[in-house]
Amino acid sequence: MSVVGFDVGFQNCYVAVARAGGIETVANEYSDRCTPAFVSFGPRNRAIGAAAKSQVVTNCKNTVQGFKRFHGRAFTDPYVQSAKSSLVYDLAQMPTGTTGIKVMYMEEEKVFSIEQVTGMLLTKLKETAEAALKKPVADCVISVPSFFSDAERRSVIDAAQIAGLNCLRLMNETTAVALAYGIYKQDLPAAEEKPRTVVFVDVGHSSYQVYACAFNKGKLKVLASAFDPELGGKDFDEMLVQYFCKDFGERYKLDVRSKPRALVRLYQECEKLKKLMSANSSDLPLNIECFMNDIDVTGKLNRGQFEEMCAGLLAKVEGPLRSVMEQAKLKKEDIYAVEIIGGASRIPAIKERVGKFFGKEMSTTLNADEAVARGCALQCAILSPAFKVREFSITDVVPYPVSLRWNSAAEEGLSDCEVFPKNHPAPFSKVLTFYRKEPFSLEAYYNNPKELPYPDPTIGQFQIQKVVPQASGESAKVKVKVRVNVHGVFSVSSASLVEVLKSGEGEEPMETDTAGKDEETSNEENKQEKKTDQPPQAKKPKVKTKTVDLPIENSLHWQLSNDMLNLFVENEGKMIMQDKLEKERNDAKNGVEEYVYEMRDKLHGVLEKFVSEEDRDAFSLKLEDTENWLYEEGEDQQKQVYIDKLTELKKLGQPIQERAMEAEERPRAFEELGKQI
Ligand code: ATP
Ligand code: K
Ligand code: MG
Repeated sequence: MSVVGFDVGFQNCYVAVARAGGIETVANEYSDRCTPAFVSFGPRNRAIGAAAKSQVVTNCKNTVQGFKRFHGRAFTDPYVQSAKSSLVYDLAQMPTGTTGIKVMYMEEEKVFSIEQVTGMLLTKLKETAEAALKKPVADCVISVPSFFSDAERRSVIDAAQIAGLNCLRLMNETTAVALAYGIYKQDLPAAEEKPRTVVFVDVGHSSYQVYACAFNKGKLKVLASAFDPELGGKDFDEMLVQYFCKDFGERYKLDVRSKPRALVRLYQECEKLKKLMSANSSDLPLNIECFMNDIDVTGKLNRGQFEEMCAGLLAKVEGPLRSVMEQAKLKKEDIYAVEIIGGASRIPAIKERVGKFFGKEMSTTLNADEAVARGCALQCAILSPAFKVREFSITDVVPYPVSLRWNSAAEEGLSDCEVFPKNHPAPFSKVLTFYRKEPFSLEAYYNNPKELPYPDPTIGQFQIQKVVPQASGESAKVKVKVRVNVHGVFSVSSASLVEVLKSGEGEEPMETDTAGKDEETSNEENKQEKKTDQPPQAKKPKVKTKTVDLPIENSLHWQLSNDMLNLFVENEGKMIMQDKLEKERNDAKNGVEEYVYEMRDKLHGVLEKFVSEEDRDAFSLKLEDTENWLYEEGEDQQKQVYIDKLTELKKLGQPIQERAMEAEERPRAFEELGKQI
């Protein structure tokens, strides 16, 4: 099994692996530990990561970025619709109603689902991990924002499956950071002591997350979470882009937004400028050559002006900090440290505001870019039986309160009950009891739509099937287990019918609708089962019972069908193969080109003495012909054509090289001989 953690960021992805030396963030084929979350589509192949990002200007319509937040969302979702206008590539509606992207791939218009696109990105990250570990990778832990809803989480799990990954846990980004912080700390308070409270702040490209966590030796417990899913580095870029669009409009009479390519370049330059301003408060230039209509543009800005135009964004920093403190009932004195991570946390004004709120300096003991991936790899190591890691238990929280709704047996209409309140520990299972004579259905939903950064509060429907009355005709007792699993996903995980075989002294369970009472609770973390039996009657009847498992039919919000998922898995395999073939074809072509250049140089250099003038001229001519051919007819050929071409050239080159080699070997052989004598 492999131990790998993936931080799939809105902009930047990181891969961490466990090796003998410990947890390590690994570099991709460009020796970069950061892989951009970009996928680019071409006439013959895909480019993913850095290779895709480099096409963002030249192939802007088919280079996809900023798609992380489209998971589990309808195409008509206001978030998707408002993002659409700022994207250079096209979105499309999937037949199921979810969000897809529309691009030209293999010279055809194609629509890929968001699961497929993230699947492609994960394929790349998986390859990076495989190259580092020198073995196949499947088992892994993947991060998601703590504010992701069930539909978003299930969509990411599907993406992992498309990439051939077995996601052992979807881990909340901030929880991963907390684990990366806590596991190496030797001086945490003992179990019975007052825990150490640390606040984690992550300001990424798209979002802002705040967690309050309590640490004791060997464990971490999340106390509360708060977030602003609409505050991140990209919003600061947006302010700059707006400013310069207006500025260039006035000074150069350019309509930047009318030219996607120019707009993409402006975004790139504005992001660079933003980063420069973090380190420098003086006036900084922004220059773009041949920006539009052959015009070079220049502009300038300083940090003071930048902060002024971002005042509205900066004002949003405090809310989640305050919220987390209130939810966890913490006072500022209770906070041991505030750890800040995420690329945009480098913006001085953000750090300043967080610092001012807590009245203390930020700690930056964690790597601001890699902590999420490292935390995920640590969690994967903990889950792996093959790896020895310090015991560390993690209790996360439920981000939004979850309720169940059902038709009551007494036909009094709908009943409902909150099964997991906000900040309830997770993962967690509960058992609910119903008294029914026939199959019934439960509907799970988020009961506080106002705080949900997602338009639809539906989680899913769960049909409890094959429910029959007891032999006596009374309602049967049905136990239903509901849980929030390790991925933070809610489900009705099992149901069973308790058949009464023989009841004692006429005391039969009453037909009541007592659902919602927790009969048993079990925290999956420590697998403790706490029994707090509360039968509907005061006196315990002596009854013999038999439990029969009941089938459950799920209908989950925006869940991909199995058929669809299998098709996507198959298609990803085909696209990987196509990319591989295209790479081999390109390598073969490059092989011809390199040989032409190498031989041309050498024929007039080191090899000159070993070839007759006549042969040399003939070979030179052949090389020149081949070079021309490469630019014309040979530009786009099958791999075998290039291989044959190279073989043909080598027939002429090889004998010359052999003669040269022999000549070189001869004196050396004499030398050897000389030594022996
Ligand atoms: P998310 O967490 O929202 O999914 P992400 O993980 O991809 O996104 P990060 O890599 O944490 O995001 O941060 C990227 C953001 O940080 C970008 O907006 C980038 O411009 C910004 N950033 C990076 N370095 C600096 C800097 N020195 N000054 C200002 N901003 C910076
Ligand atoms: K990241
Ligand atoms: Mg991030």
